[in-house]
Amino acid sequence: MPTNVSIEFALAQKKYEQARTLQEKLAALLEMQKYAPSHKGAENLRAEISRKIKIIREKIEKQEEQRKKTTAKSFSVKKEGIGQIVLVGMPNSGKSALLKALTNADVEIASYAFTTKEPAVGMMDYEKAQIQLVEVPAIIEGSSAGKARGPEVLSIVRNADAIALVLDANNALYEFSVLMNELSNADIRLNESKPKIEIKKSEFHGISVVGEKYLQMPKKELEAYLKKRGLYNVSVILAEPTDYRKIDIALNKRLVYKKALAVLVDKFGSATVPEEIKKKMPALLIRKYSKEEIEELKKALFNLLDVVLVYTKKPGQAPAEKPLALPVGSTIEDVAEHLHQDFSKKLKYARVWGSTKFPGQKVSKDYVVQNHDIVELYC
Ligand SMILES: Nc1nc2c(ncn2[C@@H]2O[C@H](COP(=O)(O)OP(=O)(O)OP(=O)(O)O)[C@@H](O)[C@H]2O)c(=O)[nH]1
Ligand SMILES: [Mg+2]
Repeated sequence: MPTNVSIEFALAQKKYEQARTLQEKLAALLEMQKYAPSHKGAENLRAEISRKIKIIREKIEKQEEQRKKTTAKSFSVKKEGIGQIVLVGMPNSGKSALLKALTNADVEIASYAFTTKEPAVGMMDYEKAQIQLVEVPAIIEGSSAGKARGPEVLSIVRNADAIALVLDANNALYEFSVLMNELSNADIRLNESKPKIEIKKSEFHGISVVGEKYLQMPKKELEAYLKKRGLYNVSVILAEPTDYRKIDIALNKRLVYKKALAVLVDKFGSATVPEEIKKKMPALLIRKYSKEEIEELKKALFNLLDVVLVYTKKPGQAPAEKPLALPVGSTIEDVAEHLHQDFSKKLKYARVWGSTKFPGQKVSKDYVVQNHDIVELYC
């Protein structure tokens, strides 16, 4: 090494030597490149740094490709109906019994662990709409680290529209904490909202921050933090108070967020729902699978999907028997689009029964429909 290097260069070189990940190495090398001596005698040094940068960039690309390949190989269950809810639980918690009580699925219910070895699927009728329920093989401590076909099971969970945690009510808190921990390790978060933070690569040089007032650290520190991770040209857009924990969350592209509820299966009829669970998600206690319990359960499962059921009708005819399911917040125009694209182009107005002040009230295209509305479209 030439002796006449700057302090900055020496520091960058130290960072390079201590770097553990490829990203950290790249960041350090880029810094070394920036502070490398510019005189002729350091030509070899500069060439060496460039060569290393090239190699590391190639390695990072390969790593990225490999990651994509393994994600592509992930398992899933083909979705059907208006939404897919996955039943997740520890062995023997009562998942199959729940699936059987709510659907026509033919599954084995037995008192030994891992009775269900393959995903079991059933369709649940909810007000003539079909919701798909999928029981996955049980989760245990260590599933996220590869035990009990964990990766396969967790990749189905990752792909679900919503989650029902099925817990043995007499051991609910323990099972709840194991499941939450395993899902968290697999970057699946339940009933949490995604931070309103965006960090994206930018074509411009440097780090720009929109919404700087939300930063809970000096901008310079954030810049250093991002550069340490090899992020030199990025734009950061903030819409809520932001600390380092949230920056890490925003940088973790594998995180997925799911709505969830807990079903506590009370085999002896004396359990209650622990407060710790109630704080995190809606929780229902099942004792006998009575008609009332089943109705309540179906409604709670439907609510996880964040959709409204809308019944269309033609003038002078009865409403369609089967509802359309649309995301909460959908408009009359969305209803038309769902039926036929041509329809939405020609659409003039609609009449709505249900959420309007008067039955059959005329509404415009941007009217937001509510659950159970009956809609008549006019072109
Ligand atoms: N009393 C009572 N027993 C239940 C209930 N639900 C399940 N069980 C019993 O609990 C045991 C396990 O039930 P399963 O539904 O097979 O449990 P599972 O979660 O599907 O189990 P694995 O597929 O092995 O993970 C069986 O012996 C069931 O009879 C319930 O609501 N009440
Ligand atoms: Mg089972």
